[in-house]
Amino acid sequence: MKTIVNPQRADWTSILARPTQTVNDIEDTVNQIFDDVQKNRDKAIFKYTEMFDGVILEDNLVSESEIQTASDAVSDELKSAIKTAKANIETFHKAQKTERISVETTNGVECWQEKRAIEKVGLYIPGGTAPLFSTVLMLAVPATIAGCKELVLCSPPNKEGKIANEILYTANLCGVTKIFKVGGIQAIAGLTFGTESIPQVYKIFGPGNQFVTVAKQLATKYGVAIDMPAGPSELLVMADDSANASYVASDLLSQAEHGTDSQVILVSTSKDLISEVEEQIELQIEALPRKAMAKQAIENSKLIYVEDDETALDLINAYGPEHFIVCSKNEGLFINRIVNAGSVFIGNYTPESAGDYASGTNHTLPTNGFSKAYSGVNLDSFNKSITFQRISQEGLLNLGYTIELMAEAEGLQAHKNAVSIRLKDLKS
Ligand code: HSO
Ligand code: ZN
Repeated sequence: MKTIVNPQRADWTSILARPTQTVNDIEDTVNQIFDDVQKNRDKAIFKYTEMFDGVILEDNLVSESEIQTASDAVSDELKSAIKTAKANIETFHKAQKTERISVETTNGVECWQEKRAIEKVGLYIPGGTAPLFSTVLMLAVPATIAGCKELVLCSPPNKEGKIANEILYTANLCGVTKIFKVGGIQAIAGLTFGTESIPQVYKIFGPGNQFVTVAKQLATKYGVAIDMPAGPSELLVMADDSANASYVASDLLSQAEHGTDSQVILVSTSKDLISEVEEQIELQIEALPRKAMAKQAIENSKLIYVEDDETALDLINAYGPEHFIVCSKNEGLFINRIVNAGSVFIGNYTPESAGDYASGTNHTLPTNGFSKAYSGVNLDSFNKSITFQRISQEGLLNLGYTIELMAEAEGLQAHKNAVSIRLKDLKS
């Protein structure tokens, strides 16, 4: 771990830089697989599943009986925990529903806005070392509340041709309409173009490795929307001497265990706290089953001492963390003036794990500094806003001249005529 004391503002960018990802060499592979899937559809999908996941599948749609068997294998205790989390996520996301907005902007000119759900969405759930079934909740719950009609989930099969039981159970519980055993670039290509088995969707959600991230970006070139550009998970903790060092260490480790490329940063106005956290990390990390992974992430992590809270706040806003934990006597300052963060966790008893699983907020959040411009997944991620207007005769008499003048000034005579032709009738 690297401790940095009072870094100069000019050095913040380099100190806070995320590890650069080598996208160029991935792009060629992604382009190639997209072309192949577009042309050869399921044949290409099965070929890449064999190549990358090492399994030959006869069918990639998960059957009812597979879902049943998987659900039977999940313990009642875990099922009930998943249901508790689901209920909280539902409550929080249902509360995000907004009413139709309607205004008469000028007498006789009525404008309104209504939300409509995106009809078909793709939900990508990575496989790998930990099956993150909690992500199924974070995507399928808001999609269902928004009213999406088709929820297509893709997740890579393991060598036995299976998706984790917990993922299948949760997907079924949350109303996912179809589950496919397909992962990586080929899954995103399948959702982008549609194949004999996989339906084409309008928007793709969910985390993934670099290949999936680049594939999602390519999907947008074919007119498919994506939730956000994803990157490795991040956590920044701001803690002063009112924080509990062992809690802070546990939070940093909780993100570090996601992967070797996870980013964890501690910003503090207390040198004592920094050294206590360092000690605690060394102690706690030894007991972790994923310690090899966590160790590498921790090695790249930074402990930053700053003189005062104002400097800390500026530095945090400059970084724009995905997750921001604040344990400070001065928490109000951070809560009120944080501008760039995906999700904020406040106080000694609010671990990030709460939001990762069960408090109700969404854990699909902008990484890599995208919190400066993107929101995390929320109910509106599954909605579109449509505007409507109706103008009465009186309304056109009131507004017509304004439109005519502007059209004329833009040199668009046909635009002007569309108003003039009506005004002529109304005035005669
Ligand atoms: N912290 C992860 C989400 C997650 N954690 C899932 C545990 N399971 C990315 O925000
Ligand atoms: Zn996590």
